[in-house]
Amino acid sequence: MSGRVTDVLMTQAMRWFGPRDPVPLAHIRQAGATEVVTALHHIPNGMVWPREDIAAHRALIAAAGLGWTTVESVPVHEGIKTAAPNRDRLFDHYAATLRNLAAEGVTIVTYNFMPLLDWTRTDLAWELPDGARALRFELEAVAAYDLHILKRPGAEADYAPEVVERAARRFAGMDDEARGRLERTIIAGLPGSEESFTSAQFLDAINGYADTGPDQLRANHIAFLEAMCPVAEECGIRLVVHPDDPPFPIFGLPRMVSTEADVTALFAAVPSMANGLCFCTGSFGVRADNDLPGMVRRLGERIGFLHLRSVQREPDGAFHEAAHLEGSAEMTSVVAEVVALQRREGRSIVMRPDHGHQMIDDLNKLTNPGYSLLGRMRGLAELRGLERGLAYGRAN
Ligand code: CS2
Ligand code: MN
Repeated sequence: MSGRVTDVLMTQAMRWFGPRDPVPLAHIRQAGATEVVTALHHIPNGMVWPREDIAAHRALIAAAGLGWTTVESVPVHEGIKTAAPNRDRLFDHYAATLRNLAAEGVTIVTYNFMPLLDWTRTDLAWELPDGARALRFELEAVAAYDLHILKRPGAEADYAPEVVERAARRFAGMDDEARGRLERTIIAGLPGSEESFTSAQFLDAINGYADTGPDQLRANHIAFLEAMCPVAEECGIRLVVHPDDPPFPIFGLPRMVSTEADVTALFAAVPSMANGLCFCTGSFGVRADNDLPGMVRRLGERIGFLHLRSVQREPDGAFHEAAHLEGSAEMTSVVAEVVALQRREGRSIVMRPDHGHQMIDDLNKLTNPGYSLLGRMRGLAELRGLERGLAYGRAN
């Protein structure tokens, strides 16, 4: 292989959901990853991750010949997002977890600051023309659920009149089974979300945000960073925030990590370099006004972790997850910016193919939505080839 000895390439990782993940560590290694990105999913949100549990998790990973530098995620408790009375105790727990992770060799900790829900989709098995399956989001399906199943008071004001109309037609055309499936898809605790709800509990939880509008949510996020960044700095950890997915308010809940201006405001408020970004092209890329390559160029020094995937934007606020080099994200330009960033700073950034299509033999397997092996393996292979072509091709 030719290339410049000075070239630094991305560190290739895949997400692993722990011993219960249907994808074993050996397969992740065979896919060419050198690291996993993982979390202790058995620890309830808000509790301290014990050092022994972290060490045991690392031992499993090391035994498979893989490394672990990046946690995804240490979830931020709703009490922190809403500045509840027990917030200080939750801060203490989060800080203790950071110290324990650092003591066991972790350097990057991912989190998000989305109220209640992590990523939201309305179809987890949308069939593509080639027979593979993808995750898809339709605004009118969200509205159908919100207005006719959840029956959230005041919801109508959050949608354009034509969306309300389409949602009513959509709902009327669904049988009970389809309605139940939509409900489960939206609220049933997708991977990455540590809680799962019934619709009644979800409505209750939404009410818990009555006093937390957009400005308050940002203030609470800044308070979290002000409390955690000194601890992170001291123990050698970088916190990286994952953007909102999708990057706009949903179910009347605010979202404040959706655009370049949003993250720039966070960095200005808390300048510590421990305040970093998980640059997720799939999440930011839902909005046409997020200039992905430009964001890598301008925010590069803050980027501690890369999620590379592409969404195809569709009319009427819908999108689906495209193959990694297809769709609306200009992935070649994004990776070219990453190559330049790594060269400039002389560091390798951990990346993972964030989601993949369910395809080939995986179509007959039970999988975590978005996290079957073959689609991610294809994505990883394409991305690593693209990076080498860009990094070495130019040098020769
Ligand atoms: C992930 C998120 O699967 C995904 O879409 O990118 O679930 C991510 O892990 C969290 O939002 C980060 O806290
Ligand atoms: Mn992501």
